[in-house]
Amino acid sequence: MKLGRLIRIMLKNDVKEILELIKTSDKICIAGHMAPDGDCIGSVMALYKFLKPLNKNFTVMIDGTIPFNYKPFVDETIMVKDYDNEKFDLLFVLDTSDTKRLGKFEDVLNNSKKRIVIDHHKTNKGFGDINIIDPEMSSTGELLYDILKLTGMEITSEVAVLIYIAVLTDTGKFSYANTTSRTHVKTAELIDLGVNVSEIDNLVYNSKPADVVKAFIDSVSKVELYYENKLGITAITKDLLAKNKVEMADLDGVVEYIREIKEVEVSCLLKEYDESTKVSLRSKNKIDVSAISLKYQGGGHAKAAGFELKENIENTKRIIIEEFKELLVQ
Ligand SMILES: [Mn+2]
Repeated sequence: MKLGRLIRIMLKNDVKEILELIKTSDKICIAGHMAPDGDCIGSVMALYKFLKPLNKNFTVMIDGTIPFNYKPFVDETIMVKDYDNEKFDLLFVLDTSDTKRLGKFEDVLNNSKKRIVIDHHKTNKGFGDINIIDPEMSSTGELLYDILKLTGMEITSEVAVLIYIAVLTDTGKFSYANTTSRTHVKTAELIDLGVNVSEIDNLVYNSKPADVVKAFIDSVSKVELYYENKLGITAITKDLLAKNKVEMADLDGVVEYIREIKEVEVSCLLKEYDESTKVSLRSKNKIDVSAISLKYQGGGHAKAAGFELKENIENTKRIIIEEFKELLVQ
């Protein structure tokens, strides 16, 4: 039997089991990762809207600010602000590579009778009762779409839009190496289900407040280049945010922009927090940045990964420069 077919049968069985679990559950929680991105928000909201007609008791948990551009797609009334040890019959955890990434909602894992993990991070070890993890998928949204199709239930245009956002953002507008012909086929189906491509592009990408663009330029303009421009590093400091009156969550795409420099092989963004620095890494070709991330208890993909250090910006920068020395100096 071909591997692809075997995976399909396994997925079919998982979906059957999931549908049974949904049937016998009343309180259902859908959770995503801290500092949510388009894939996380799109997937979580898509699953919520998809299951909503089943009239269960739904709760959504995402630790962190919803970036302004995703707000039109999020129903904040079903999102809880803090975890009060509420118990659930069933928990879905989407796009979340490890339990720590649930942030302040981590305890919900122990307070749920059954856990279903749906993800595409290769670093995900599977912490659920059912784990559907496929690193071949461009995005959790793409994987979720396969799952939703297998249920045989209706996928509305509203759900299609949310999945489209997940795929669109995690593939960098269908430009990263994770984009496959299957991704495009599924995207075509989503468009047929009612996605207005240019309308979504305007909402997701062309809707930034002027202050956000100014802060973005501020951060990009401070880029430092090392190792014959193969490593590009910049930062978003608390000062920069205060000066431009914006939030960290609103500044998306800085690290990808640094990667646009021709010689850059690895781009790095340092985000300054009160007691730590968060590191976002992007790679252009062969360097697997998830390996470095794992070394510091982070996670991610070969070309997009991140971790957090209890160090200030300057120390973190020094560590990064040292880490990539061997990989970038011939
Ligand atoms: Mn993702």
